[in-house]
Amino acid sequence: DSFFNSIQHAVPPSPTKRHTKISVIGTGNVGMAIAQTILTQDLVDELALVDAIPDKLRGEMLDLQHAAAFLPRTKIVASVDYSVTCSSDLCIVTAGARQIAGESRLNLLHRNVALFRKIIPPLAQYAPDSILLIVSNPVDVLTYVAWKLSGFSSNRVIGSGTNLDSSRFRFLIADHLVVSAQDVEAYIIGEHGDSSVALWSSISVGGVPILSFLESQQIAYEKETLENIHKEVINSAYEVIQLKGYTSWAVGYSVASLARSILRDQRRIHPISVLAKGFHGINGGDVFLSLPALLGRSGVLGVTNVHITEEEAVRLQSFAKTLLELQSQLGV
Ligand code: 6V0
Repeated sequence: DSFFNSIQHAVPPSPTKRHTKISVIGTGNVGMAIAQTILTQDLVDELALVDAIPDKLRGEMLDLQHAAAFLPRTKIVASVDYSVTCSSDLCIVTAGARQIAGESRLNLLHRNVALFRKIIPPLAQYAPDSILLIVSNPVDVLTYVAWKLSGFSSNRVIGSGTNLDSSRFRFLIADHLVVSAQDVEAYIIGEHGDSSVALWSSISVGGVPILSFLESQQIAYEKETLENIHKEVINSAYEVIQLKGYTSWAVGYSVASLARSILRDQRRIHPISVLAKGFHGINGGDVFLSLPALLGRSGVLGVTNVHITEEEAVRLQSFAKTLLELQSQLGV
């Protein structure tokens, strides 16, 4: 009475094969862009979605399930109940309150901390061995909040940080030189957003360091061009939001690439928000900000000893101080 005729000697699925699972919390524009990019990349056996609005959540789940004929087979589940995230390997948090017109960033932060109090403890309960990847803004502070509320070790709590800023940076340099962005290595570190730090000495194209190339060709150091590219990076989120209302595709690919490095143990280096205490003179307390980090199956494996100038270090330290002041007002 089975649909298939049985085949003699067929081997049942091995009980030891690991079932891999990602949960995405928040099925707004960003959460869904991440979810669909993950599906196209055949990363996991199961994808769980959680949101606070049941109808929207079910609608998004069905819409993704209806693409099954065109995608690698992935079980897609969704619920407002966190038990659906049970045994996840990776939990990606994109839930966030929207800024109300005229609302201060600090007030928005307080509302998001209240949200995280409802989100992080159940994740830590149902997926105690998972890695937490925070995307909601302000991402650096909220990664710290998630670390505190989860009780996880710091190698298992990361923020998407400047991974996206760096890919925007690489795109703009690539566009300037008419070359593939995949052949441009360049890092933006520190804050995800306005006070990010562009590491000029990190830029190389096809293995050629840009600054020393300009110098050896006796081309005037195009500091202004470089500064303008960084300004454009900072401005790009505002521009996209102004034009289409939100950002989604680039952050979707950016976060899916982090998910791949983790679940497939790629040991790739990504600029992401990590516990930065002890690096580059950041000594005042526990803060998360972006540094180039080695990512693998157990989370953050290390932070590269990237060369930064005195001026860049001072800017990192000053951002760390701002974060510490903010964090002291949160009561977590
Ligand atoms: P959105 O479209 O408003 O989606 C937010 C979602 O969160 C909605 O579906 C809500 O229903 C849901 N939500 C609210 N409360 C809860 C709760 N308690 N539990 C579960 N779900 C809840 O926003 P959008 O998707 O555009 O952005 C989400 C967050 O990502 C914001 O904080 C953005 O600022 C942030 N981004 C971070 C980026 C990064 O690089 N780190 C990039 C882009 C956006």
